[in-house]
Amino acid sequence: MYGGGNTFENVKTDSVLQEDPKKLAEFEARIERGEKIEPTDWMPQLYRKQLIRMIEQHAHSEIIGALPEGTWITRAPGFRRKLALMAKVQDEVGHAQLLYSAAETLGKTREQMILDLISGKSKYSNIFNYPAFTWADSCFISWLVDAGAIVNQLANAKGSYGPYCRALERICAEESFHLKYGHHCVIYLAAGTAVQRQMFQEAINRWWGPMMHFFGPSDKISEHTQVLMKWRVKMATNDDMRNQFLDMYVPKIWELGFTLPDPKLAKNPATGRWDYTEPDWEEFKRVINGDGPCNKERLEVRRIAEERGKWVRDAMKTPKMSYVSPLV
Ligand code: BYC
Repeated sequence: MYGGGNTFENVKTDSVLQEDPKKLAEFEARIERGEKIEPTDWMPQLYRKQLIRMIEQHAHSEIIGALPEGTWITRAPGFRRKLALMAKVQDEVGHAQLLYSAAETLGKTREQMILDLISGKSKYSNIFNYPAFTWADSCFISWLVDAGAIVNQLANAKGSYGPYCRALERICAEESFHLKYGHHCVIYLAAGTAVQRQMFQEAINRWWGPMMHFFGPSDKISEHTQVLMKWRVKMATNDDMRNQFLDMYVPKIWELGFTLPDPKLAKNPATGRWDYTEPDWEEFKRVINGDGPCNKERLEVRRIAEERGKWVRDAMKTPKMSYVSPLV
C-alpha cells in the first residue's frame, strides 16, 4: 500500500457496506448494462472518492507533464519542431483543464485540487519527476510516454463515468497527433548520425525504468484496481496495460535498432505475455511520495505559477477591477 490510505477491504467495510443496498444494486446494474453515470446521478461515496482521486491525479500529471518537455521548446532543433512542441505542450495543459472540469463535477473545487498538488498532498505521474537532459529525452516523452498514456486512456474512455470518458475521448484524439510528432522526431534521430542514435539510446536507458512504473504497481500489490475495475472506472489492470504497451512498442523500438536495458525482456510464447525484470517498486514509492530527482523543482514551478497568476484570477472574480498592476 502506497498512499497511507485504507485497504480495499477496510474501505468496503467502512463505506460501501453503509450505502443503501437497493441504490447500490441499481447503480451496479446500470454499470453492468454499460450505462454512463452522470454527475447528478446517485453514486456510492467510494466511487465518488476514487474518481476524484484518479481524475485529479491525471489532471495534475498533465500540467506537471508539460514541464520537462516545455523546457525544450526554445531549444528544439529548428523552427518547425519548436512550433510543434509548443502546440503539444499547450495541448497537455488543455487536457489538464478538461480533467479538472471533470473532477469538479464530483464536488472538489479546482482551487482545492491545485492547493493539494502544491502542498504535495496529491500525487501525479511518477515519470515527470525525472529530468529531460537532452533533446532525445523530450523525444522519448513525446513518443513513448504519450504512447503509454494512449494505451491507458483509450481503455478507460470506455469506462463508467460520463464526464471522465468524454474528456478522455477528446484527449486521445489530440494525443494521437503527439504520438505521430514524437515518432517523427525519433525516426529522425534513428536515421541520423551515430551521435544522434547514441543520444536516443541513452534516453531509452534513462527512461525505461520510469516508463515501466508509469502503468502503476504490479497487480499483486495494486491497491485500487479491484474496486476501480468492479465499477468500470479502470477497464484494464496495471499489468495488462503495461503488457499491451510492450506488445505495441517494443517491436517498434527494436526495429529501429535500439536496445532496451532489461536482459529479461522477451515475449513468452507459452503465456503470450512479456517477461521482464520486476521494476524497482521501492524507487517508484520514493518518487511518487515526493523524493524523486525533480519533485521539488516541479512543485516549485507550479507554486510560482499559482502565485503569479493570482492577480488574474482575482480580477476575473471581481469585474470592477479592470486595471490592476500585476506587480503589486
Ligand atoms: N505515478 O492502486 P494503484 C501524460 C499510485 S499524463 C504516480 O495501482 P490506481 C502526459 C496511485 O495513485 C497522463 N502515482 O492505483 C502529459 C496510488 O496512490 P494513492 C498520465 C501512481 O489508481 C504531458 C498507489 O500508487 N496518466 O501522459 O488503481 C506530457 C497505488 O496504485 C502511479 C494518468 O494519469 C504513477 N504512475 O492505478 C506527456 C492515467 N501509479 O492515490 C504525457 C490515469 C500508481 O492511493 N490514472 N500510483 O495515494 C490511472 O489510470 C491510474 O491511476 C493508474 C494507477 C493506472 C496510474
